[in-house]
Amino acid sequence: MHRHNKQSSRLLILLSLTTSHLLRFSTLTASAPAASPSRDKVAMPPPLPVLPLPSSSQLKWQQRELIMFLHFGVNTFTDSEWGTGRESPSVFNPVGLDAGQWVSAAVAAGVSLVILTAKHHDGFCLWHSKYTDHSVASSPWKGGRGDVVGELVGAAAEGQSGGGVDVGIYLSPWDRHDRRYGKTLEYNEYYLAQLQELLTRYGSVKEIWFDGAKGSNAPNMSYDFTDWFAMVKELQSSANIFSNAGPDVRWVGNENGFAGTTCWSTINRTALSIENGSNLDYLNTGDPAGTDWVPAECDVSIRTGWFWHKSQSPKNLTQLLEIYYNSVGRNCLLLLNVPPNTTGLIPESDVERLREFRTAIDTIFSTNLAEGCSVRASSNRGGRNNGGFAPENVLDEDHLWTYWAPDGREERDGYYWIEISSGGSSLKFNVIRIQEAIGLGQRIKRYEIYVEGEKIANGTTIGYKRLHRLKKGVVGGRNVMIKILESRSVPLISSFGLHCDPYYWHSK
Ligand code: FUL
Repeated sequence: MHRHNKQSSRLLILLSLTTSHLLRFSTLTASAPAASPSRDKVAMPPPLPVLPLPSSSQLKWQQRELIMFLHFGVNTFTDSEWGTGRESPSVFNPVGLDAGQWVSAAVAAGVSLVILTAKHHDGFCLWHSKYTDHSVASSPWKGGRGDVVGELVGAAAEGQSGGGVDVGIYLSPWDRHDRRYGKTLEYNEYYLAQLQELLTRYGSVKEIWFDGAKGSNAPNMSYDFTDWFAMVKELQSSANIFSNAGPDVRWVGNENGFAGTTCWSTINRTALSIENGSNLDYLNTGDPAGTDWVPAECDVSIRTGWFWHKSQSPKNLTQLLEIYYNSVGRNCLLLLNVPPNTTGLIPESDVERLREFRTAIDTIFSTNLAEGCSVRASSNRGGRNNGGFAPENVLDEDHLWTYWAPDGREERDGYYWIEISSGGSSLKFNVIRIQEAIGLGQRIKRYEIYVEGEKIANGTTIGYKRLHRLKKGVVGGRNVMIKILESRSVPLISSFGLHCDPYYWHSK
């Protein structure tokens, strides 16, 4: 009875609400003519997203484009790549170590995040860990009082004035020194304890790098990745976790710095495994049907090895630019390793190469020849004046949240198109840049680019940024058209650029 009363009074409230709303609505519609000026001011809402979407930390990560890896440890002093774990801490003595120099080199290269090997496979720790004495504490460096992680964090904080540098940590799961390795419970406890030290002592950590590398005769054991990842998110909620399988950033499947020409930020995590390096092609290209947003990071060293070796020298500018086009230019991040030497400094040759690299990138991309051109498109969401989705948006400074959107109806030509026209003079360029509004999902599956009606490039994915360096070299024309032939829902283009790469010219 009581229940019935409650229900009927709810019904009454609902009825009265509905009636008053209907009344209000009818007055509104009756007095508001269809094309009133006030109505023109009401903006068209953005189109619905296409899932999965990036998290806010992943979006910030993507915009960094270039990040730096620092491989440093006992291997630096023993001329090796994979230490045995039997190295004496006495070999570690970087008498001139200056983390400020590392940070300056990073800033000069336009890098905003540096990732340090806090512990590599040899198990030697670059910070004072309570849980082992196999660390800088047992080394002669600074009488055992030095802390490389602490020095980097301190220098990065000071480097803020130079543009801001964040810190990331690589803590190798495979540990060839510690006796607990191979005993699943004990080693996982040890590893997690070290992770907690690193994530609580040094302020904000923006990326944690986990790899599955392990020698073929290493003791058999499993890692509790689920616990480790949960601990990272608990202690550093804005950190992105990298591994062969994400969850936030995935490995690109090779160490050359090359992503696939098709490269989706989406993938199915259930098809991946952290410890098993198979599925390399899948990692390289991603998956248009993937249910997880896990963009790829391209790790490569400026030298042949990851650690510094006297006999090696840095790659030349042409090689670095090729890596840039094949990583950043294929919707990925470039994680470039620049190893400090036995003095504890990044060699001057490498610092100089980083400066050249930055100058080249700035020279190529600071001028957009499409700027000032007129832009037309096959259709426009909300009309040209009302929606905020006009084709001109592809030429503004925002490469994420202002974009061209077609109206979503069947296109007259059977495909979407957007065209840049100079009006008079011929545009001369050898690089085309296209960016999607990935905040609403990655969508474009197939497109072609035409200059005055002639096809000069085509592709299968765009994502955050796609660069086409034209095989033909410099081309000229008054109009450039992108035809979008296949897309997951309507395509959204946030930026478009025509650029001139003088280095390509010379290197060809
Ligand atoms: C791999 C390691 O085995 C290499 O030594 C290096 O650290 C590279 C970045 O990751 O998994």
